[in-house]
Amino acid sequence: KFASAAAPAPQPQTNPEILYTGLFINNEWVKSSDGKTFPTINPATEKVIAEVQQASKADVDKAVKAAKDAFRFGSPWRRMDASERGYLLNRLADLVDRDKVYLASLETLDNGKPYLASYYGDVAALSKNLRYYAGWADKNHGFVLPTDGNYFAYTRHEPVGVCGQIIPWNFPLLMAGWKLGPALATGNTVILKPAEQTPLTALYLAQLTKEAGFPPGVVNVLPGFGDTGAAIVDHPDVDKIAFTGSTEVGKAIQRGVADSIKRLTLELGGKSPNIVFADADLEYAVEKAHMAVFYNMGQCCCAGSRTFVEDSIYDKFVEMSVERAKRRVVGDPFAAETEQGPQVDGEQHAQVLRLIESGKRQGARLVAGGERAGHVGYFVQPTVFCDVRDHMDIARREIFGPVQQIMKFSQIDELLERANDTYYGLAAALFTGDLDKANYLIQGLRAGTVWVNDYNVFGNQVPFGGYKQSGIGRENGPYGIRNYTEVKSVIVKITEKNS
Ligand code: TXE
Repeated sequence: KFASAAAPAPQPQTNPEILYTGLFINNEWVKSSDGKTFPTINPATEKVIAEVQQASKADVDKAVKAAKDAFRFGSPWRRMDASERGYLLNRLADLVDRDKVYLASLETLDNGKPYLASYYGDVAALSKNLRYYAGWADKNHGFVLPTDGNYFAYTRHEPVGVCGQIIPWNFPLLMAGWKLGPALATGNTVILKPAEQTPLTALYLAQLTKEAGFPPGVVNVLPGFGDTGAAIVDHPDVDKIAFTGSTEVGKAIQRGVADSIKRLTLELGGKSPNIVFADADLEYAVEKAHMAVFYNMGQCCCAGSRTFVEDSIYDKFVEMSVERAKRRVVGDPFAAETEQGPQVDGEQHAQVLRLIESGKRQGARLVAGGERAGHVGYFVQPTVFCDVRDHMDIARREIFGPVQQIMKFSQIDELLERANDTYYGLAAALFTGDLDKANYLIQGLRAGTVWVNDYNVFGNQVPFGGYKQSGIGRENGPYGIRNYTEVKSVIVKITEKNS
């Protein structure tokens, strides 16, 4: 996947220095008010990397106060030119580029993803994403409206205010960027809570926002667990919550904001269908279907975790997928040849193994892997099940691991019904050369993204988000900007209107 990148990646720092482990409030590094810390673990070795300060409710209060003050009417941030906000975001992207080897190394250490994926994937995408939003800063404008009567009417696009942003561990840096970019471009202030498994890169990014020149209180980063997240959600002075994580916590957050009617966007789980027709280029489709589910150790919300294959090519497809999975290189995430590192933590590891066991028990045919890999680190063998039935847990529940489910189909309408028979609706893909089949399914699939003849293709310009229980709202593109904007209608009486 990364072989086509222009220049070879520089060597990683296999032992990157841990510079920031505190709470970042008002552009200062502080300790937790109750003295609590938690360890962040290297999932490849199960060893503690560092102790990180754990934000308490009192710390959330402090950060929200800083963010509210930075947002007060007349503050430097509120009075800043929109173009200047764009400049600061571009400057932040420059600093990310400057430190890309360090950032990619730190991401690999804390998360376990292969270094080349961190370097060419996450960090490169973060920089581009920040620049995309930098461009929006002075282009998010309202309209003059030809209203009836002697009035001059226009809309102002104003920032929502203090935004609580809670992110997961599968793409720690990139998710921080997807959240910060649109919020800062549009003039909001932010309390960002990274996931407890992977706080380190978001903390380093916080320091870069200070270096870039964002005023104190505009960006605050609070490491902690779910209770820290819940304190942000419950805080009366937080105007908007953006959450990426499990559907279960997403539902709790939706209940949590019901009383205050905070603005809410959710990007949750998925069980995305990936459909391969007999007329597809078989070798290509096998490789794409493999990457659709195995990329990032299967820890992608849009993973193609239900592979539907047309009956006439089913046996061959299974055989080739097994061969590909067996070739997958699992090991040290800092090694250049490694395709698959460990799962992020012991809990996720155990959950993936439990679901694999359920697949065996419920009668799916295990044709590759099926066990943990090695004795140290949270590694899982690349696993393939075929003859998977729609009712099985491995076909219904998000596994979030390197486990492929292959199912057979023969008729397109029945296929469409099965593909849509899920509470989720994040993504879907199909592989075919037949335009009619493709167009039919593009319209019928209930998912926020449909890929045709490819998988896992993202663009900062293209919205991403879910139907049904996969979420509310869209990130990226102009839609992502709307989440962070309140629209104010202004109607001014004038003496006489002329056309
Ligand atoms: O998620 P959580 P977990 C899915 C995936 C995975 C499962 C569980 O299936 O196996 O979720 O992962 C914070 N109020 N995804 O347990 O708990 C938490 O501290 C406010 C899909 O890690 O949802 C972290 O910062 N915040 C997903 C963030 O929520 C709370 C990516 C996500 O953690 C909270 C990750 C609360 N009550 C997991 N409880 C995707 N959509 O990409 C926890 N948090």
